[in-house]
Amino acid sequence: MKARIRIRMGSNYAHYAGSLVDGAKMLELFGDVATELCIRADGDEGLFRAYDAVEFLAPVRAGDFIEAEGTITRWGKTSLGMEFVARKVIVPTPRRDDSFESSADLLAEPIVVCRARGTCVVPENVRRKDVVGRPGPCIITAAIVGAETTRAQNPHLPITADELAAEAERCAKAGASVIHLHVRDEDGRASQEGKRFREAIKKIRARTNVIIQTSTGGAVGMSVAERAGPLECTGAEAPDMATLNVGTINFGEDVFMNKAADTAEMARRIAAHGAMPEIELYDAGHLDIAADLLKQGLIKAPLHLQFVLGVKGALSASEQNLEFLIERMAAILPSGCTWGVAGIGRHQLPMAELAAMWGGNARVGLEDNIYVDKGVLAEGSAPLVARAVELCGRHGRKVATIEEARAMLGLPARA
Ligand code: KMH
Ligand code: ZN
Repeated sequence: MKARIRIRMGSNYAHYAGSLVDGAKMLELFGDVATELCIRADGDEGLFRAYDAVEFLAPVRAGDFIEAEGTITRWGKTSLGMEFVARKVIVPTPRRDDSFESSADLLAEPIVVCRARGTCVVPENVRRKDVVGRPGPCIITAAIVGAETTRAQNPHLPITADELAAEAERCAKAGASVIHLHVRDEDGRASQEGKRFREAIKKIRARTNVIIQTSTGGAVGMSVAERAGPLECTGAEAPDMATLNVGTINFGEDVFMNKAADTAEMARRIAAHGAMPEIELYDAGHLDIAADLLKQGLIKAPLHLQFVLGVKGALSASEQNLEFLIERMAAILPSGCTWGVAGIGRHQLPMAELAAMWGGNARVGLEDNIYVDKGVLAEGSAPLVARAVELCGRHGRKVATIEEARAMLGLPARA
């Protein structure tokens, strides 16, 4: 959660020689930003308890425009950990010639003038129960195999139904509530065959009641009919969820095709099956496609979205891009939609950390990333789930149990 204000430093704020504004003014701005964050989170102005760190990094002068931004980075029971940054975005640039004394410039690259960390408190007795600013538990999805990762890249990749089931159980024990499932044939190649999914789901369900989300993305080059294979699984082997890929992207040297008619057809097949769709988005325009699918009645609100960021050829995995997507989601989709993020490669854990801080859900696992640390292969997806759990803890975010995730996603409980 973020809040931001932008304000001009009037000449009345200049306190020191050279029209310098004193640093306390930055803290006053952070105080207002913190107040907005408390109001957003708990419906109360709250109290600023302490600054842990304050750094003044560049001078602020009368006439500068300062943008102050704050983010909630830790969700305590009554305390809220926050980080602040103030940037100079416009500076006066008077010329010697009197006729230009009012000239000013927008800075192409804003200058950071102050950073701080602090803690605010909203006492229990004034917290408003009708304000839903605090995020619920984080749903961690483990994408345990995918279609592209190979054993040559990571020898811990599960391939057979037994291996997939054992890995699903390990991930669930580590804190995952959803398994994003692909299957492979006996040569380890991507497959969308219904019978292979049935076997894997049966074996997973014998070990854990984790939510099973089957892929309908499959591998590049597969037809809609082929990709819909897992939707042949019904009864005790029916998947709880199925992915719905809504837009075409470059995918490394390939193209991952999702033509409008094919997406509509897959949406119909998922609805007929009864699985809950998770909308997979790889680029900003995919949000508009999701809005259009809603309008056509092909999918129903509230949507559960997965931003897959960092695929080569689609939107990169950056803080700025994720922030934009969340804001755009709130602007064009009905309220109540939930989001998760899957960062590709080295972006996986940083994106999971942003999800933990910003109230989203996180996807990790060997489908998207094979390393647990730089140059260190992950021994399966469970260690990556464990890292995501750690990141949630660091930011005071509870991890959803399987039962909580089922309730949050509107899925029926399973014994
Ligand atoms: N294998 C990718 C081309 C999904 O599972 O829905 C597509 C994919 C998406 O993995
Ligand atoms: Zn997938």
